[in-house]
Amino acid sequence: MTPTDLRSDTVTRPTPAMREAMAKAEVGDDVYAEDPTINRLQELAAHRTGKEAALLVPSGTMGNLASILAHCQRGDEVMLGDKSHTILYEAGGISALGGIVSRQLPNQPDGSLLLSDLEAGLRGPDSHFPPSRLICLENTHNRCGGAYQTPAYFKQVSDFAHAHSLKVHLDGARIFNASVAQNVDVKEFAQHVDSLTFCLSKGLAAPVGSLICGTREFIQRVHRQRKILGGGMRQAGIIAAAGIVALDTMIERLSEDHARARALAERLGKTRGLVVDMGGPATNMIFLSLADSVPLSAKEVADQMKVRGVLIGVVGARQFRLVAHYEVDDASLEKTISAFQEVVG
Ligand code: TLP
Repeated sequence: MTPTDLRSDTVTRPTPAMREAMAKAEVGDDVYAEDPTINRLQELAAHRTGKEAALLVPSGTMGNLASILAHCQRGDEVMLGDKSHTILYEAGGISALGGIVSRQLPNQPDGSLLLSDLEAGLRGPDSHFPPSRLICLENTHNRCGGAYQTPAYFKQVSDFAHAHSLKVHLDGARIFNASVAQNVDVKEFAQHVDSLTFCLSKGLAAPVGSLICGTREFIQRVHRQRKILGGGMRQAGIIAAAGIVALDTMIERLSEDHARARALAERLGKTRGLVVDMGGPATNMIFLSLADSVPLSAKEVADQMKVRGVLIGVVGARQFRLVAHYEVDDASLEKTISAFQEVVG
């Protein structure tokens, strides 16, 4: 029996249409920029986001790292959220490999950074300080429960940043979830940032790949960083082919994941032993905690759920993350609810 896997939307496997496109993909050596399928995906990504150019990288982590390295010199400072993926889950790459200083500001419940915190975080010209260079945003925001910020907020941050000669990078791993949830075009966010990365391999269900988008000049610099990081690929058109199917066919359906996450949260919220955190799902993620009455730890509960064919993410001693995605259907929701009722109800 295939388990219901709610650990992440990264677990999605390529669709039959993706596999077919991969099998038929025309390929070439991308280090010579001669892979026609990669070139087409990059043009499509630039077009979708309204940016001049785009570059395929193997992962969201490399997308953020290469972008930040292209924006900053060693010793420069980046302002970003204390719950950002870049700080929590990217192995400290910006400091380890880039010598970049992070100024971590408190993420608000919707994943935003307060303008007052950004203002207070700005460094002056005094040579005691690392120079402020960049602000990083994340939308949707993973550790803030999949919450989203609006284009109006992006404009405020962008106006502030540009008034102080700072650049703005967006970790838009799930920017299409933010776009679908608010019914606004992804360009509405992209126009306010200097660079963004988005992922093909999360809710869009492609097997591999993220795109970095920005000006042509920025993409040239990021291309060099990708090379330094060992991310220059060869006949990766087989990956890009799946990415094109993802962009063409998998975006609108994200609203189904959001609806299922809401439905699941509502039912689990009524299950004895569980508390839905952060006011419920804004997009495809549900964060849940164990009620004080439950004697088991999150890990023990996850183990017992696994025995019942349901995989859930443990993100704290008593907290879980559940993520709805393409492979989670209505029957998976029922199975999840029954399993939780057996284990903690
Ligand atoms: N997030 C993964 C884990 O690393 C936590 C997940 O399961 O959600 N930005 C954001 C906002 C992300 O959520 C992720 C992946 C990344 C970047 C990195 O993408 P990859 O895994 O492709 O390096």
